[in-house]
Amino acid sequence: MKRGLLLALILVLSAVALAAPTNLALNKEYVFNIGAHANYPDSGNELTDGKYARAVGYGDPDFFAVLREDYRIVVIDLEAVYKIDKVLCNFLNQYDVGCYRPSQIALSLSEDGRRWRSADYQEVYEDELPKTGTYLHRYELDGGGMKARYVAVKFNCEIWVFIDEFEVIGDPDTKQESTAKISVYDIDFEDIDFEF
Ligand SMILES: [Ca+2]
Repeated sequence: MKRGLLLALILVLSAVALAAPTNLALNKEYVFNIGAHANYPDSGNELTDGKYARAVGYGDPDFFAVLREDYRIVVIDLEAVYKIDKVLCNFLNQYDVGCYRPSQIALSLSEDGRRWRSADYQEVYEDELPKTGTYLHRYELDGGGMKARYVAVKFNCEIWVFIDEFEVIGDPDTKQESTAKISVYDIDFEDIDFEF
């Protein structure tokens, strides 16, 4: 192959690689309205550390858990604005120990941490899922290509909810610097628009 042609091919392949959907949330900071339970703690950035539970069962240390109190909200700070394609949320179902994926989950997005837009809402009915066994359930929430720096997910908690990782999928080439001054720790959860 001629050198020029090879170089052109490498450039094309590099462009394809750069445009590939990426987990924009990897190693980013986040805040929950109510933190993990002391028995199954979030030992530090577990939601976005890129580590997934290997064993399907609540004993895997890559799971952390929240318990009851109706619902949780988590806000992830992407540190810059991107077009958001989807948000993936992994939950464990282990029926024999009272561990269920949420039946309601909602996504809301914001560029500045103050004005929010509801992006998606999903509800799973009990009869749509197996009643027995242990398995992972992944919600795939649609970001609709909306621009956001702050990504908020709300989900209900029947009893235990075990989580190993959330991912925010988008094209890193859509990155824009953020002018927002608000820290993720200063987000007012009451300001966020959700479908439930
Ligand atoms: Ca993790």
